[in-house]
Amino acid sequence: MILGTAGHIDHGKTTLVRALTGVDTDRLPEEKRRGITIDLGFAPLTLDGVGTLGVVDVPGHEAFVRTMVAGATGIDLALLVIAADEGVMPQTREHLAVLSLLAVRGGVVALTKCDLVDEEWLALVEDDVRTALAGSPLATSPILRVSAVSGAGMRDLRAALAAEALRAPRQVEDDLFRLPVDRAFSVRGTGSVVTGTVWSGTLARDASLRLLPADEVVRVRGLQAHGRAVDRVGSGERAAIALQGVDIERVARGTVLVQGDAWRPSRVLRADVTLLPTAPSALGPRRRVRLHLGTSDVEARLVGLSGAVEPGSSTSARIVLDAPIVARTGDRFVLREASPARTIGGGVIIDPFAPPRARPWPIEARTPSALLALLLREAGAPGLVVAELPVRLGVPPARVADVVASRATWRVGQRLLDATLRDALAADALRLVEAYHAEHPLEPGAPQQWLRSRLAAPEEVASAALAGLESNGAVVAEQGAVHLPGFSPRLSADEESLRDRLLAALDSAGHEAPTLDEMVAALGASPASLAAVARLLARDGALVAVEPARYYRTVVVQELVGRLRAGMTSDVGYGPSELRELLGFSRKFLIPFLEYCDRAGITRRDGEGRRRLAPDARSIS
Ligand SMILES: Nc1nc2c(ncn2[C@@H]2O[C@H](COP(=O)(O)OP(=O)(O)OP(=O)(O)O)[C@@H](O)[C@H]2O)c(=O)[nH]1
Ligand SMILES: [Mg+2]
Repeated sequence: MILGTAGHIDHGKTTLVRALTGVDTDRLPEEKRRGITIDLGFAPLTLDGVGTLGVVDVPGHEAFVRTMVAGATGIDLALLVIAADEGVMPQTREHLAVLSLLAVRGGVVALTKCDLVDEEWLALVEDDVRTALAGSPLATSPILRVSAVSGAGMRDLRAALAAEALRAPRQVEDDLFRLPVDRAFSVRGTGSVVTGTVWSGTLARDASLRLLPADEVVRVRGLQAHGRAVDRVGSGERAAIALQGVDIERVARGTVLVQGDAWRPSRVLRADVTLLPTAPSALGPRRRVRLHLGTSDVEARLVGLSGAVEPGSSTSARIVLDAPIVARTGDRFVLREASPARTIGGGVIIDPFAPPRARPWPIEARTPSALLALLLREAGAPGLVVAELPVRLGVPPARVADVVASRATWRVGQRLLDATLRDALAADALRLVEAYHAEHPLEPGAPQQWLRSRLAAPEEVASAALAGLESNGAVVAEQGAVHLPGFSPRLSADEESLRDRLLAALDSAGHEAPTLDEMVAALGASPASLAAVARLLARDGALVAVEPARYYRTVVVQELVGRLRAGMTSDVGYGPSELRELLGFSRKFLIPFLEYCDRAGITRRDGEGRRRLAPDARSIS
């Protein structure tokens, strides 16, 4: 578990952490010189009956609230420190607001420097503190009177912290590993080291990690938790990770370490946003704010569901970021304004991978199942990427199946679609096949490739829709064409007579058949219907297309092939003139016929002419 301090500048946070842990977390020379905390400090705290907690000590200076937010993110418990001599001050309130916005579950309030005030004053301050806590996660937390100087109340403070830690233990579920980096530095002999609080999942030594948003793959060389070498670190632990294959100069606070392919950087988010009552004015789409999520903070613009967000109100919004961050559904964030620097609100992520012009979703049920329904509807035919669902739904991978089962969905490969799309695509496909039959009555059916390209879905999804229709028996797919069951090409009376004339013409042409174009006039037909009839006859086996628009009677081809096979000795290459004699062709017809034979596997052409191939299973049609 992680305990984070909070409180106004100079109220004694660092001193109290040192009294509790023995560690002086103000380690920078500038911190020593100025007597204030500037960067986050870390120390392990061992409590009886609880074990070791990680303590994150934050600065109280108003200029460093940004750092405080990075430190407060991912903490389980807060230690709000209020100096008894000063009482509630501006950053006491601001830090308290941050803890609320981040939905920190609870904690303890230390009324410190009690050695400086009398009892009467203490009672007054305590009243004030209780009022300030109202409505915050610390509203019912114990208030402990302590002095780090005299040591008064320290034992009770430890007991209160232990009780709080035991009251709300962190739920450790098997989940995706994520660690927002809060420090990155290099250590002589060890190399690149990053530290942070493990938000979820576990990490083992030698694991491979992705560094986001840059998306680089790095290896874990060594792991420490609370300053000791360990084999693995888990959710709610402070970890120091030695990394291999990383240029530490390029890793800064805000980088996130993750494992697995569920994660990707986000530029547009959907979120439920709350503006604090103390926010100076409504937040419109043109106002720039700073969004703090995890240890990163980026410039952002926000579009509320119905325009500007009023102070003290909540709404659903689209947030567009200037730079990518790593977000997951359910993540809490804080919104701040740059000048004057102040915390104005915050919220919770609803959709980390929103499309660029995403419309905010009205706040209704925010259950994973309700979110899935919204996501499926928006995703349409490309669907959702299954691997990303734990991040998009904000649930551990093991719970995704249950959420998916709560909706009518359709799984195609790695995509998840709304089940209604399967029916819609099937209906579209049926309509297309019917229309194709009407337009091409002599064709066996709609070409599969054409059909897939006409369906408004990725090829993989279109194929699945067609396969579904086929397995229902709603269509039949044969030789690359899709037709309705029972459909077969049928000739009209005109076409039947055209067929007879065509066959007669080809019979008399023998093996020097004219092309279809050459026959159009003589047969008195349109080129399209002549071609359709010829294709039908070829499919039925009565004709063979020796060239794209030149058909022979099948018996003629068989006779010619017979002559070739009989006249050619195997293993001898024949030149065109020898073959011309064999077949009795003129040159104009010879070459196209030989090329047909090559295609049909009857002959093969090489440097020494054509060779006969052994007759095999291949037919000549
Ligand atoms: N008398 C008295 N002085 C205290 C006590 N605790 C802290 N101080 C003094 O208060 C001053 C500020 O203490 P810090 O612990 O640095 O305060 P902080 O809250 O960490 O300050 P920032 O991190 O800069 O916000 C120091 O001079 C401490 O010695 C206390 O219990 N009694
Ligand atoms: Mg300090």
